[in-house]
Amino acid sequence: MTACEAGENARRLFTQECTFVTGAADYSQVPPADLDEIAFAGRSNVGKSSLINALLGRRNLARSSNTPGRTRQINFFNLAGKLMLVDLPGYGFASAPKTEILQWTRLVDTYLRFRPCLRRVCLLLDSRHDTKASDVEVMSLLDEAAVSYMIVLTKADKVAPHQIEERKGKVNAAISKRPAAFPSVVATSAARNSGLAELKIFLAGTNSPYDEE
Ligand SMILES: Nc1nc2c(ncn2[C@@H]2O[C@H](COP(=O)(O)OP(=O)(O)O)[C@@H](O)[C@H]2O)c(=O)[nH]1
Ligand SMILES: [Mg+2]
Repeated sequence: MTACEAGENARRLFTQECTFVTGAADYSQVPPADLDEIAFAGRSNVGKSSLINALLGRRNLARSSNTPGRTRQINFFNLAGKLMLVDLPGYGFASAPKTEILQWTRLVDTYLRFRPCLRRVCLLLDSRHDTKASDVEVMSLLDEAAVSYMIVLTKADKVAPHQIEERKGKVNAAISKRPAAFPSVVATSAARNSGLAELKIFLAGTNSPYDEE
């Protein structure tokens, strides 16, 4: 397949019908592992739900910002019976009670560590902020669990292009020795729909050195 065909296949995949399947507040509620899954992880407010909507060209399939409830569970979206997109609860949500934070953190950890059909993770980092300790913890968990992940910078529209390049350089240096990290970083903006084509190719699995399926 040529690079052009791979891009076209990936683009087409994301134009297909996508439906909300279920929300799991507990690991016992996750649906059967029938489809390959791609999960979106990152701190609260980093732009996970917005990015999922942007990839699908939808406005509010994954509820963005503060819809109570929905953001505290793992939300599953079936893309044309081919792929499950998974919106994870955000970690590092400071204004919630400690016991609740612990509960979501455990849920996310368990999911990332043990979900058999999890193929790829997009780990979202805000273009404007430095990588936080909680982000590094997730990277270490994914390296240990050998789950392929890509670092995705979000809200690229909020910073100047040279700052994006600087941030990419720093992140690239930080992930160079991480075994499960995809060796390139993509900058995206859900507001401007930028960086999405490259991300779709990774998610469609056609461009990954780890792709042995
Ligand atoms: N300017 C800008 N704002 C964004 C972008 N993506 C998300 N946001 C905003 O950031 C906030 C959090 O986004 P959301 O998708 O709910 O984050 P989540 O908690 O990670 O799911 C919302 O107010 C979004 O409108 C982006 O690419 N550019
Ligand atoms: Mg969200």
